[in-house]
Amino acid sequence: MKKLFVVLLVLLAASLAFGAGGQQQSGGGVTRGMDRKIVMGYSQIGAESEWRTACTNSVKAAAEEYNVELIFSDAQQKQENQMQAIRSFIRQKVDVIGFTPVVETGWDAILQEIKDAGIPVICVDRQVTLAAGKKQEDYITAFIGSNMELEAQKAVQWIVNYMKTTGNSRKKDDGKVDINVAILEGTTGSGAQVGRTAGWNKEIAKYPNYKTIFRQTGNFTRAEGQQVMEAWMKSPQANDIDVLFAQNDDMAIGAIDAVKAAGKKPGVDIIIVSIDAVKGAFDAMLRKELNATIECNPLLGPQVMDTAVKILNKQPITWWVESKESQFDWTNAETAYPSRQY
Ligand code: GZL
Repeated sequence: MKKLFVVLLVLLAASLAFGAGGQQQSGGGVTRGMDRKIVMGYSQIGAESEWRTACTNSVKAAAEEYNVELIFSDAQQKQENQMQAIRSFIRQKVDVIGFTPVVETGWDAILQEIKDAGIPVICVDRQVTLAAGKKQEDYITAFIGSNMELEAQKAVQWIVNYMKTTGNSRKKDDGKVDINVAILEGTTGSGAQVGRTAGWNKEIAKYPNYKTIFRQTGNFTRAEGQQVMEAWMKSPQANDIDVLFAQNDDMAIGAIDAVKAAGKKPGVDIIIVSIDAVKGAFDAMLRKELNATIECNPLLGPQVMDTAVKILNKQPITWWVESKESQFDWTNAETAYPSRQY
């Protein structure tokens, strides 16, 4: 009897230590929805904007919440750093890889390496473009992120409506007068820049009196948005700019400082619209310096972890669940601000 009791005790201790999945538990119980603790390798772009920080915080908080062991890597905006991190995840035989591609192209080889290693990969926030004939779905297990084209189309519609009904300090849009636009683009070649540029170009083509007189990347950062706008404010066409469209709030906020330094009133002399809807944008809208921002949801962490669990449990998933997003301007910013989470 005593021997049987000792044997049972040893078996119980072993099952607790190694879990039903047979894998060494790395302490701290099991992942929500799993019979063991899973390991996720995550390659994040960097920390270029308020949006990116909010996205990182969401992924880390959700990993805690789900009890996922997260190996997190910040690539400082460099694709080669992302490649190194991902190869390290493969060597560590993680259960699942999450990554936000800094640019759309150049991922074919490493996605093949991940596929050969049999590791599912979740693309988060920005998409990839593979060589002709290759389908994303054959290499990326799931995509979690926004419809970037739609965000820019919403921005066009907001601008056209505002210029028709209110206008800036110099003109209204009567359908005939030229409306001159300056565009601050995001990181060249990134899914967000490619998508938002495509969405803008598709929608603005409906309004032939809208002329793009400046277009340059500000790399999604406040500093570069300010530098580029400063240069435009010193150019001969400075007084021709009616509207500034910035592909993220951080560049718009930097540009606003440049507009003010040039002695002009942002939000009045130059109508300014951007994308993300981060807290800094709400502050600028309450100061009546930013006219509107189109929401781009960075709080993707829970969806990432839930999708990872479903994939590892071989449950059905929808390859891309589009984020549902709103938009804010002087009519609703004050009311919405208190409940904003990023
Ligand atoms: C959009 C995301 C963009 C944000 C920027 O999904 O990739 O990158 O709009 C961020 O703020 O830097």
